[in-house]
Amino acid sequence: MSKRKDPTTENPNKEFCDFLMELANYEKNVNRQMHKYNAYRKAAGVLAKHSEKIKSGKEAKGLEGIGDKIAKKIDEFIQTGKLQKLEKIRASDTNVAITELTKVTGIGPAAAQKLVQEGIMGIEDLRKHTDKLNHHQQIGLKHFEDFEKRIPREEMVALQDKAFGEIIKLSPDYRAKVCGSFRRGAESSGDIDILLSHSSFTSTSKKMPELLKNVVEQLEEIKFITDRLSLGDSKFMGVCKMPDTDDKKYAFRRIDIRLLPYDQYYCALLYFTGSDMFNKDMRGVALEKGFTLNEYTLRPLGSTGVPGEPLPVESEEDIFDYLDMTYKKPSERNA
Ligand code: 8GT
Ligand code: MN
Ligand code: MN
Repeated sequence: MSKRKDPTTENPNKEFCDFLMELANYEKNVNRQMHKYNAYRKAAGVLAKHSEKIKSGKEAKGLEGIGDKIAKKIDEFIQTGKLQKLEKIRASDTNVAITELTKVTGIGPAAAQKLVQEGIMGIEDLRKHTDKLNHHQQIGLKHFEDFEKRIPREEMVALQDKAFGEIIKLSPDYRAKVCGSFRRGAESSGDIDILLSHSSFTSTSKKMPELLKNVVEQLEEIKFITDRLSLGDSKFMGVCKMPDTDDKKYAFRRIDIRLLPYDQYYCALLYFTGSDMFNKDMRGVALEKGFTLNEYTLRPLGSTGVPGEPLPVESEEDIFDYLDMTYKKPSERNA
Protein backbone atom coordinates (compact mmCIF):
# COMPACT_ATOMS: atom_id res chain seq x y z
CA MET A 1 0.00 0.00 0.00
CA SER A 2 1.09 3.54 -0.45
CA LYS A 3 0.58 6.25 2.07
CA ARG A 4 -0.52 9.01 -0.30
CA LYS A 5 -3.67 9.37 -2.31
CA ASP A 6 -4.23 10.63 -5.80
CA PRO A 7 -4.77 14.40 -5.69
CA THR A 8 -5.86 14.73 -9.33
CA THR A 9 -9.63 15.05 -9.37
CA GLU A 10 -10.88 18.62 -8.94
CA ASN A 11 -13.02 18.99 -5.87
CA PRO A 12 -14.71 22.20 -4.65
CA ASN A 13 -14.53 20.93 -1.05
CA LYS A 14 -10.84 20.08 -1.21
CA GLU A 15 -9.88 22.36 1.73
CA PHE A 16 -12.38 20.58 3.99
CA CYS A 17 -11.22 17.18 2.77
CA ASP A 18 -7.60 18.14 3.43
CA PHE A 19 -8.20 19.13 7.04
CA LEU A 20 -10.39 16.09 7.65
CA MET A 21 -7.65 13.80 6.27
CA GLU A 22 -5.05 15.54 8.42
CA LEU A 23 -7.25 14.90 11.46
CA ALA A 24 -7.83 11.32 10.31
CA ASN A 25 -4.12 10.62 10.03
CA TYR A 26 -3.51 12.23 13.41
CA GLU A 27 -6.07 9.91 15.01
CA LYS A 28 -4.53 6.87 13.32
CA ASN A 29 -0.84 7.61 13.76
CA VAL A 30 -0.69 9.51 17.04
CA ASN A 31 -3.75 8.39 19.02
CA ARG A 32 -4.26 5.02 17.35
CA GLN A 33 -8.00 5.67 17.38
CA MET A 34 -9.05 3.73 14.31
CA HIS A 35 -12.76 4.49 14.75
CA LYS A 36 -12.08 8.23 14.66
CA TYR A 37 -9.69 7.73 11.75
CA ASN A 38 -12.41 5.95 9.79
CA ALA A 39 -15.04 8.54 10.71
CA TYR A 40 -12.92 11.47 9.46
CA ARG A 41 -11.93 9.54 6.35
CA LYS A 42 -15.53 8.70 5.61
CA ALA A 43 -16.57 12.35 5.99
CA ALA A 44 -13.74 13.44 3.69
CA GLY A 45 -14.83 10.85 1.13
CA VAL A 46 -18.43 12.05 1.21
CA LEU A 47 -17.37 15.70 0.79
CA ALA A 48 -15.00 14.77 -2.03
CA LYS A 49 -17.91 13.29 -3.96
CA HIS A 50 -20.16 16.31 -3.32
CA SER A 51 -20.10 18.44 -6.46
CA GLU A 52 -21.15 21.74 -4.84
CA LYS A 53 -18.99 23.73 -2.46
CA ILE A 54 -20.34 23.39 1.08
CA LYS A 55 -21.29 26.79 2.56
CA SER A 56 -21.94 25.92 6.21
CA GLY A 57 -21.68 23.17 8.79
CA LYS A 58 -25.45 22.98 8.78
CA GLU A 59 -25.48 22.18 5.08
CA ALA A 60 -22.77 19.52 5.55
CA LYS A 61 -24.75 17.89 8.36
CA GLY A 62 -27.33 16.79 5.86
CA LEU A 63 -24.74 14.48 4.32
CA GLU A 64 -24.03 10.91 5.31
CA GLY A 65 -21.28 10.48 7.88
CA ILE A 66 -21.21 14.13 8.98
CA GLY A 67 -22.40 14.82 12.50
CA ASP A 68 -22.34 17.74 14.93
CA LYS A 69 -18.63 17.70 15.63
CA ILE A 70 -17.49 17.76 12.03
CA ALA A 71 -20.19 20.33 11.15
CA LYS A 72 -18.75 22.62 13.85
CA LYS A 73 -15.25 22.22 12.46
CA ILE A 74 -16.51 23.14 9.00
CA ASP A 75 -18.06 26.31 10.42
CA GLU A 76 -14.87 27.18 12.29
CA PHE A 77 -12.85 26.67 9.11
CA ILE A 78 -15.22 28.78 7.01
CA GLN A 79 -15.17 31.60 9.60
CA THR A 80 -11.47 31.64 10.56
CA GLY A 81 -9.69 29.84 7.74
CA LYS A 82 -8.14 27.38 10.18
CA LEU A 83 -8.83 24.95 13.02
CA GLN A 84 -7.63 25.44 16.58
CA LYS A 85 -7.37 21.70 17.03
CA LEU A 86 -5.07 21.30 14.03
CA GLU A 87 -2.95 24.30 15.00
CA LYS A 88 -2.30 22.65 18.37
CA ILE A 89 -1.55 19.29 16.79
CA ARG A 90 0.93 20.86 14.38
CA ALA A 91 2.63 22.76 17.21
CA SER A 92 3.74 19.55 18.93
CA ASP A 93 7.18 18.23 17.89
CA THR A 94 6.17 14.76 19.02
CA ASN A 95 3.10 14.73 16.79
CA VAL A 96 5.08 16.05 13.84
CA ALA A 97 7.80 13.42 14.36
CA ILE A 98 5.34 10.54 14.66
CA THR A 99 3.52 11.68 11.54
CA GLU A 100 6.77 11.92 9.58
CA LEU A 101 8.12 8.55 10.73
CA THR A 102 4.91 6.71 9.80
CA LYS A 103 5.49 7.80 6.20
CA VAL A 104 8.27 5.21 6.03
CA THR A 105 6.87 1.89 4.81
CA GLY A 106 7.11 -0.66 7.60
CA ILE A 107 6.90 1.95 10.37
CA GLY A 108 3.40 1.89 11.83
CA PRO A 109 2.00 4.10 14.58
CA ALA A 110 3.37 1.91 17.41
CA ALA A 111 6.89 1.73 16.00
CA ALA A 112 6.88 5.48 15.30
CA GLN A 113 5.85 6.22 18.86
CA LYS A 114 8.59 4.01 20.26
CA LEU A 115 11.22 5.68 18.06
CA VAL A 116 10.08 9.14 19.17
CA GLN A 117 10.28 8.04 22.80
CA GLU A 118 13.87 7.07 22.05
CA GLY A 119 14.54 10.58 20.79
CA ILE A 120 14.24 10.05 17.03
CA MET A 121 12.48 13.22 15.97
CA GLY A 122 12.23 12.66 12.23
CA ILE A 123 13.75 11.12 9.10
CA GLU A 124 17.09 12.92 9.58
CA ASP A 125 17.53 11.38 13.03
CA LEU A 126 16.40 8.01 11.75
CA ARG A 127 19.20 7.88 9.17
CA LYS A 128 21.70 7.97 12.05
CA HIS A 129 20.01 5.07 13.84
CA THR A 130 19.26 2.49 11.18
CA ASP A 131 20.24 -0.22 13.70
CA LYS A 132 16.83 0.35 15.29
CA LEU A 133 15.07 -0.69 12.08
CA ASN A 134 14.09 -4.10 10.70
CA HIS A 135 14.80 -5.04 7.08
CA HIS A 136 11.48 -3.74 5.72
CA GLN A 137 11.89 -0.41 7.50
CA GLN A 138 15.50 -0.04 6.35
CA ILE A 139 14.46 -0.46 2.72
CA GLY A 140 11.59 1.98 3.34
CA LEU A 141 14.07 4.55 4.66
CA LYS A 142 16.58 3.91 1.86
CA HIS A 143 13.93 4.72 -0.75
CA PHE A 144 11.99 7.24 1.34
CA GLU A 145 12.12 10.08 -1.20
CA ASP A 146 11.26 7.83 -4.16
CA PHE A 147 8.32 6.22 -2.34
CA GLU A 148 6.85 9.64 -1.56
CA LYS A 149 6.62 10.33 -5.29
CA ARG A 150 3.63 9.17 -7.25
CA ILE A 151 4.03 6.96 -10.31
CA PRO A 152 2.77 8.54 -13.56
CA ARG A 153 0.29 6.34 -15.43
CA GLU A 154 2.64 6.12 -18.41
CA GLU A 155 5.32 4.55 -16.20
CA MET A 156 2.72 2.23 -14.64
CA VAL A 157 2.00 0.93 -18.16
CA ALA A 158 5.71 0.45 -18.86
CA LEU A 159 6.20 -1.42 -15.55
CA GLN A 160 3.12 -3.54 -16.23
CA ASP A 161 4.30 -4.49 -19.74
CA LYS A 162 7.78 -5.36 -18.51
CA ALA A 163 6.49 -7.53 -15.64
CA PHE A 164 3.77 -9.28 -17.66
CA GLY A 165 6.21 -10.10 -20.47
CA GLU A 166 8.34 -12.01 -17.98
CA ILE A 167 5.40 -13.70 -16.27
CA ILE A 168 4.02 -15.02 -19.56
CA LYS A 169 7.47 -16.35 -20.46
CA LEU A 170 7.45 -18.40 -17.26
CA SER A 171 4.07 -19.89 -18.13
CA PRO A 172 1.29 -18.76 -20.47
CA ASP A 173 -1.19 -20.13 -17.92
CA TYR A 174 -0.58 -17.25 -15.54
CA ARG A 175 -3.22 -14.56 -15.39
CA ALA A 176 -1.99 -11.17 -14.17
CA LYS A 177 -3.75 -7.84 -13.75
CA VAL A 178 -2.66 -4.49 -12.36
CA CYS A 179 -5.30 -3.45 -9.81
CA GLY A 180 -5.40 -0.69 -7.18
CA SER A 181 -5.69 2.94 -8.25
CA PHE A 182 -4.31 2.10 -11.72
CA ARG A 183 -7.31 -0.06 -12.54
CA ARG A 184 -9.56 2.69 -11.19
CA GLY A 185 -8.09 4.89 -13.90
CA ALA A 186 -5.90 7.15 -11.75
CA GLU A 187 -3.48 9.43 -13.60
CA SER A 188 -0.85 8.50 -11.02
CA SER A 189 -0.48 5.74 -8.45
CA GLY A 190 1.27 5.27 -5.15
CA ASP A 191 2.49 1.76 -5.97
CA ILE A 192 1.90 -1.07 -8.44
CA ASP A 193 -0.54 -3.78 -7.30
CA ILE A 194 -0.43 -7.00 -9.32
CA LEU A 195 -3.08 -9.68 -8.94
CA LEU A 196 -1.73 -13.05 -10.03
CA SER A 197 -3.36 -16.43 -10.59
CA HIS A 198 -2.53 -19.59 -12.52
CA SER A 199 -4.95 -22.05 -14.06
CA SER A 200 -3.34 -24.99 -12.23
CA PHE A 201 -4.01 -23.42 -8.82
CA THR A 202 -7.58 -23.49 -7.47
CA SER A 203 -9.16 -23.24 -4.03
CA THR A 204 -9.40 -27.04 -3.82
CA SER A 205 -5.78 -27.74 -4.78
CA LYS A 206 -2.93 -27.56 -2.28
CA LYS A 207 -1.09 -24.29 -1.73
CA MET A 208 1.32 -23.44 -4.53
CA PRO A 209 3.66 -20.80 -3.13
CA GLU A 210 6.24 -21.57 -5.86
CA LEU A 211 3.90 -19.90 -8.38
CA LEU A 212 4.54 -16.61 -6.59
CA LYS A 213 8.17 -17.32 -5.72
CA ASN A 214 9.04 -18.16 -9.34
CA VAL A 215 7.63 -14.85 -10.52
CA VAL A 216 9.52 -12.92 -7.85
CA GLU A 217 12.77 -14.72 -8.69
CA GLN A 218 12.36 -14.16 -12.43
CA LEU A 219 11.68 -10.45 -11.88
CA GLU A 220 14.76 -10.30 -9.65
CA GLU A 221 16.78 -12.08 -12.31
CA ILE A 222 16.11 -9.29 -14.83
CA LYS A 223 16.68 -6.68 -12.09
CA PHE A 224 13.08 -5.47 -12.19
CA ILE A 225 12.53 -6.36 -8.53
CA THR A 226 15.38 -4.81 -6.53
CA ASP A 227 14.41 -5.54 -2.91
CA ARG A 228 12.08 -7.76 -0.95
CA LEU A 229 10.08 -6.36 1.94
CA SER A 230 8.21 -9.62 2.58
CA LEU A 231 7.40 -12.83 0.73
CA GLY A 232 4.73 -15.26 1.94
CA ASP A 233 2.80 -18.07 0.25
CA SER A 234 0.37 -15.67 -1.40
CA LYS A 235 1.63 -12.14 -0.81
CA PHE A 236 4.79 -10.37 -1.93
CA MET A 237 5.74 -6.82 -0.98
CA GLY A 238 8.84 -5.31 -2.49
CA VAL A 239 10.58 -2.72 -4.58
CA CYS A 240 10.89 -2.53 -8.37
CA LYS A 241 12.44 -0.27 -10.96
CA MET A 242 12.50 -0.23 -14.73
CA PRO A 243 15.67 -2.20 -15.60
CA ASP A 244 18.36 -1.29 -18.14
CA THR A 245 17.79 2.44 -18.17
CA ASP A 246 19.44 5.47 -16.60
CA ASP A 247 16.46 7.63 -17.45
CA LYS A 248 15.96 9.74 -14.33
CA LYS A 249 12.18 9.60 -14.69
CA TYR A 250 12.26 5.97 -13.49
CA ALA A 251 12.49 5.79 -9.71
CA PHE A 252 12.36 2.91 -7.23
CA ARG A 253 8.71 1.98 -6.78
CA ARG A 254 6.71 -0.06 -4.30
CA ILE A 255 5.23 -3.26 -5.74
CA ASP A 256 2.65 -5.63 -4.22
CA ILE A 257 1.87 -9.02 -5.78
CA ARG A 258 -1.01 -11.19 -4.54
CA LEU A 259 -1.42 -14.79 -5.67
CA LEU A 260 -5.00 -16.11 -5.52
CA PRO A 261 -6.73 -19.31 -6.67
CA TYR A 262 -8.04 -19.21 -10.23
CA ASP A 263 -11.66 -19.80 -9.18
CA GLN A 264 -11.53 -16.90 -6.72
CA TYR A 265 -10.22 -14.48 -9.30
CA TYR A 266 -13.19 -12.10 -9.40
CA CYS A 267 -13.60 -11.64 -5.65
CA ALA A 268 -9.86 -11.03 -5.51
CA LEU A 269 -10.06 -8.60 -8.44
CA LEU A 270 -12.82 -6.63 -6.74
CA TYR A 271 -10.94 -6.54 -3.45
CA PHE A 272 -7.55 -5.63 -4.89
CA THR A 273 -9.03 -2.89 -7.09
CA GLY A 274 -10.46 -1.03 -4.09
CA SER A 275 -10.56 1.67 -3.10
CA ASP A 276 -10.33 0.35 0.43
CA MET A 277 -13.17 2.72 1.43
CA PHE A 278 -15.26 1.40 -1.42
CA ASN A 279 -14.55 -2.18 -0.31
CA LYS A 280 -15.51 -1.33 3.24
CA ASP A 281 -18.82 0.14 2.12
CA MET A 282 -19.54 -2.83 -0.16
CA ARG A 283 -18.82 -5.35 2.60
CA GLY A 284 -21.26 -3.36 4.74
CA VAL A 285 -23.96 -3.60 2.07
CA ALA A 286 -23.27 -7.34 1.80
CA LEU A 287 -23.80 -7.83 5.53
CA GLU A 288 -27.04 -5.81 5.47
CA LYS A 289 -28.30 -8.08 2.71
CA GLY A 290 -27.27 -11.27 4.48
CA PHE A 291 -23.98 -12.05 2.75
CA THR A 292 -20.35 -12.06 3.70
CA LEU A 293 -17.86 -10.75 1.15
CA ASN A 294 -14.09 -10.96 1.31
CA GLU A 295 -11.13 -11.19 -1.06
CA TYR A 296 -11.86 -14.88 -1.70
CA THR A 297 -15.60 -15.46 -1.80
CA LEU A 298 -19.15 -14.18 -1.52
CA ARG A 299 -21.21 -16.39 0.79
CA PRO A 300 -24.81 -16.17 2.02
CA LEU A 301 -25.27 -15.96 5.77
CA GLY A 302 -27.72 -18.46 7.24
CA SER A 303 -30.31 -17.44 9.84
CA THR A 304 -27.77 -18.22 12.56
CA GLY A 305 -25.18 -16.03 10.88
CA VAL A 306 -23.07 -18.96 9.72
CA PRO A 307 -21.70 -18.48 6.19
CA GLY A 308 -22.89 -21.02 3.61
CA GLU A 309 -21.12 -22.32 0.52
CA PRO A 310 -19.42 -19.75 -1.76
CA LEU A 311 -21.70 -18.50 -4.54
CA PRO A 312 -20.57 -19.11 -8.11
CA VAL A 313 -18.94 -15.94 -9.42
CA GLU A 314 -17.96 -15.56 -13.07
CA SER A 315 -17.39 -11.81 -13.17
CA GLU A 316 -17.32 -8.72 -10.97
CA GLU A 317 -20.83 -7.94 -12.23
CA ASP A 318 -22.06 -11.19 -10.65
CA ILE A 319 -21.01 -9.95 -7.22
CA PHE A 320 -22.90 -6.65 -7.64
CA ASP A 321 -25.94 -8.61 -8.92
CA TYR A 322 -26.11 -10.90 -5.88
CA LEU A 323 -26.08 -7.80 -3.68
CA ASP A 324 -28.72 -5.99 -5.78
CA MET A 325 -26.23 -3.21 -6.35
CA THR A 326 -25.90 -1.25 -9.58
CA TYR A 327 -22.64 -2.26 -11.21
CA LYS A 328 -19.85 0.25 -10.71
CA LYS A 329 -16.97 0.41 -13.16
CA PRO A 330 -13.52 0.53 -11.53
CA SER A 331 -13.34 4.28 -12.29
CA GLU A 332 -16.50 4.74 -10.19
CA ARG A 333 -14.99 3.02 -7.16
CA ASN A 334 -12.93 5.91 -5.86
CA ALA A 335 -14.97 6.29 -2.64
P1 8GT B 1 -2.41 4.07 -4.28
O1 8GT B 1 -2.35 4.70 -5.62
O2 8GT B 1 -2.11 5.05 -3.21
O3 8GT B 1 -1.55 2.84 -4.18
O4 8GT B 1 -3.93 3.64 -4.03
P2 8GT B 1 -4.55 2.18 -4.01
O5 8GT B 1 -3.93 1.36 -5.10
O6 8GT B 1 -6.02 2.30 -3.99
O7 8GT B 1 -4.11 1.67 -2.58
P3 8GT B 1 -3.29 0.39 -2.09
O8 8GT B 1 -2.93 0.70 -0.68
O9 8GT B 1 -2.19 0.03 -3.01
O10 8GT B 1 -4.38 -0.76 -2.02
C1 8GT B 1 -4.94 -1.37 -3.15
C2 8GT B 1 -5.90 -2.43 -2.68
O11 8GT B 1 -5.16 -3.46 -2.03
C3 8GT B 1 -6.90 -1.94 -1.65
O12 8GT B 1 -8.11 -1.73 -2.28
C4 8GT B 1 -7.02 -3.05 -0.63
O13 8GT B 1 -8.24 -3.69 -0.74
C5 8GT B 1 -5.91 -4.02 -0.99
N1 8GT B 1 -4.97 -4.27 0.11
C6 8GT B 1 -4.32 -5.46 0.31
N2 8GT B 1 -3.51 -5.38 1.42
C7 8GT B 1 -3.62 -4.11 1.88
C8 8GT B 1 -3.01 -3.44 2.96
O14 8GT B 1 -2.19 -3.98 3.70
N3 8GT B 1 -3.36 -2.14 3.12
C9 8GT B 1 -4.23 -1.51 2.27
N4 8GT B 1 -4.50 -0.21 2.46
N5 8GT B 1 -4.81 -2.13 1.27
C10 8GT B 1 -4.53 -3.42 1.06
O15 8GT B 1 -4.47 -6.42 -0.42
MN1 MN C 1 -0.57 -1.62 -2.67
MN1 MN D 1 -1.86 0.82 -4.99
